[in-house]
Amino acid sequence: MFTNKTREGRLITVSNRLPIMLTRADDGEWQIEPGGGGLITALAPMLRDRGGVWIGWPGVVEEDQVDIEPLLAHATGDSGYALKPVVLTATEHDKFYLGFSNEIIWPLFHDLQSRCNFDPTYWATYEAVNRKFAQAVAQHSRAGDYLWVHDYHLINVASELRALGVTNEVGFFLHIPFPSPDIFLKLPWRFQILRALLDYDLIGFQTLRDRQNFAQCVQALLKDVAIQDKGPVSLAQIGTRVVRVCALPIGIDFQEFAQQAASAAVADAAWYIHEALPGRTIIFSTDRLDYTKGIPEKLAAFRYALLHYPELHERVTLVQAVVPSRTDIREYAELKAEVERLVGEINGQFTRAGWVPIHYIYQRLSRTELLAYYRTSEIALITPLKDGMNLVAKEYCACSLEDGVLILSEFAGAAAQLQRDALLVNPYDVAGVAAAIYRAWTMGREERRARMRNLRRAIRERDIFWWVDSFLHAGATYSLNNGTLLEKFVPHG
Ligand code: GDG
Repeated sequence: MFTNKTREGRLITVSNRLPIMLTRADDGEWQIEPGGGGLITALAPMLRDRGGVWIGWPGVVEEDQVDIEPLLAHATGDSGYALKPVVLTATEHDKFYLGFSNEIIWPLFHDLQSRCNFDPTYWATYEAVNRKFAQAVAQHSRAGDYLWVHDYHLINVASELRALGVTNEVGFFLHIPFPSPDIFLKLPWRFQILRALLDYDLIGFQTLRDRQNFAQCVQALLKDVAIQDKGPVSLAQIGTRVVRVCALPIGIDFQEFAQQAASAAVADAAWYIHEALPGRTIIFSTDRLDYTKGIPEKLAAFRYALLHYPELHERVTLVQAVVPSRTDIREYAELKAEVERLVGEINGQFTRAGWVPIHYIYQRLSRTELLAYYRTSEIALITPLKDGMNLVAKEYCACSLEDGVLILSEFAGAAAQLQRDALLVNPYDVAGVAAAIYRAWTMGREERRARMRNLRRAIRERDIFWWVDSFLHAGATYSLNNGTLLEKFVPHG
């Protein structure tokens, strides 16, 4: 008999990284700052009300010899929940995080199998580190707690918990896409990964397509699992167990973004940005330095636009911010060099007195600066080759107080929700993206306003709080009675 207990008990959140930033001060002392980000914002009230624990890697390895527990206790203070670290060795970090997670799962699940390094030594460390996480969960949870595991680093945690005898209900959310069978089948550990996912009670994906891809992979590979499509959820039945599988697009804290964007500090920063670029239309983009984000392809499209639509000369400026990420990996260093070469080439080709077509920023913008760019940029150009969701697209709309135009890759998860009112593009189609830039630049005020109103409504209605609530209540009740499925789905949202 399967029952839903998600409304009771504490919430135990498990993610690869704890929601903190650990920095070393000039005097060599370690300091902790609370991390930002949508997930902690949404979960903090829930963790406070129900009580709870967040378990994850704190960002230092065993060899750093940091006494992390007192720092974490200090950071959470009287927040009502605790942060518990899973400390990894440098080798574990290399093979589990840089290796299996980021050289195998990340590229494969983003359809870039040619970038995968299927090093057979990674898997054992992935298993071992997932076991370590599960041991920490077992240690810090008790009967009745709801366990919520996040993302592709931790797929094996439920299996490891079951092996430890933990019977709590466990949910999993995959923040990145789930690939179609023709891609997934290339994974040497395809059976283990699918079985591990099916050890959860609830699996959440960003989009319907991800959920369908998962279902097709299960159907292709696991003959003892029956999948039924039940509208908002699929049900995977394995013997007497039922696993709920749903698609819930992650949202943002819309109100917070909209309010902050309207603040005086952001208004001032926005004024300053435009003042420095008089008479220009700003096309804005910020991406983590990652090959999935399609930065070189975007620059190629911008170059094509400048070549084919000369009216844009001296009238538009592309502001491309790149947030440093995974800089210790060779491929990422190469990507940075490629982006900088392209920016240099394009600026070299088109710059005129008083006009530099691309403003390239290789740093993490402060939140005020980021919101100022969102608020004041007439166009956002967000063209990942593949993305689980892409929160930048949603944040831009929440902050766009001046009827901006969103150009969005059809391969971002966000496209499923925003397709009607964004200008959807295929990021590989350089001419198509250039045409979208031109169309956005020439779009009339009424159309911009109507589109942005709809975009903002869609994002506001399904914000981060809706997402957390929906996940925690997903599936309400499904039970098996003598092998017959008794269903009762309580819709949410
Ligand atoms: C993964 C999935 C999925 C960006 N530039 C700056 C800055 N940012 C912040 C944004 C946004 C976040 O970084 C990026 O989030 P994304 O969703 O766009 O991308 P990933 O980091 O790849 O996230 C993704 C997400 O998980 C959630 O499920 O949407 O598909 O890949 O929040 O605000 N923040 C600051 N300065 C910047 O310059 N301060």
